[in-house]
Amino acid sequence: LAAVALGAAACGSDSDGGSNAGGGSDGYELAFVQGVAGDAFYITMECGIKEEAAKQGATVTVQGAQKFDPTLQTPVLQSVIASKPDAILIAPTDVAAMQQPIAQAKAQGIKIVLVDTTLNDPSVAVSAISSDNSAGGKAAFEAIQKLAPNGGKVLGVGVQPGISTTDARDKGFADAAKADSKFTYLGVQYSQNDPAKAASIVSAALQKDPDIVGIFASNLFSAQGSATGIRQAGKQGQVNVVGFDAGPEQIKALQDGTVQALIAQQPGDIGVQGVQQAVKALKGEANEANIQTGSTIITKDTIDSPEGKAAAYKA
Ligand code: T6T
Repeated sequence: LAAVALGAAACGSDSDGGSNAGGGSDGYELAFVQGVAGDAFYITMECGIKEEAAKQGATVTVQGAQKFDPTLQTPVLQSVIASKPDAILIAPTDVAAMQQPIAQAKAQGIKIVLVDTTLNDPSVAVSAISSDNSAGGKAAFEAIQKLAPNGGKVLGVGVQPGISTTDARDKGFADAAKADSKFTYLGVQYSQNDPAKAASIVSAALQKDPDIVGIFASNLFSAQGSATGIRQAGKQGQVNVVGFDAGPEQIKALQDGTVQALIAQQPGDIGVQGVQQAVKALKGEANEANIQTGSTIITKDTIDSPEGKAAAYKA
């Protein structure tokens, strides 16, 4: 998957101004470390971060590794630490492996805000902001229940173990599926955030179990790849696919009937609130340790509604 590490996000008219602008010499310097570069979710979050930073007179730099991988995110973080920002907003790519590198940033006096994903011990941060990922996984199963009321086999396509968000979504889905005796939960298979791998997981699963009624893909790239797998198997509209996130490719798959529902997060809001918490900490004001942001389920029926349009991510 091609990804551009430092490409400017196309945020729309009033949200572009925050990048290295408007801060003045005494504005706070913020750094955003994405989970991965080139992901519409983090690009949309970047838009929220820049919009709020501009309001607050702060500057922002944005960095992301080419893969969703703690061994690649660690050196990115280390170079950000060396540039001595006042605060770092980061989406850690692993609950355990990123603990120590982030603790090192804190030890330098840099304020940490966790955006999207979290750590085993989030106390290193002044605030952690994310969607209700467990409820999102449950909502995905409920969508499949409605689409396939007679039940049947359901499969999870995940990312990789150790990511707080997708682990919680996979578990929310699995617990709900196991609690309904009409359904057989086939387990979760991991795509390593690679759409091609997700596509081959789905192709192989449909060969083994052609009667699968539902697939839950727990993030953008696994959903994108799952849709490809469904197309390759010629099963559009026969298997109900619910994906997390609402990137441009996913919206297309919803429009053409390959995917039946998307759970859109609010990455822009996570970004806005992340900046607010960082600035509060820097001003010595009280922080909110945990903030939960909302989500919207989009289906073919709501895709063109104002709500559906607003929920789509910015590419
Ligand atoms: O689903 C989002 C994010 O919430 C997750 O932590 C990682 O994957 C995404 O960035 C989508 O690709």
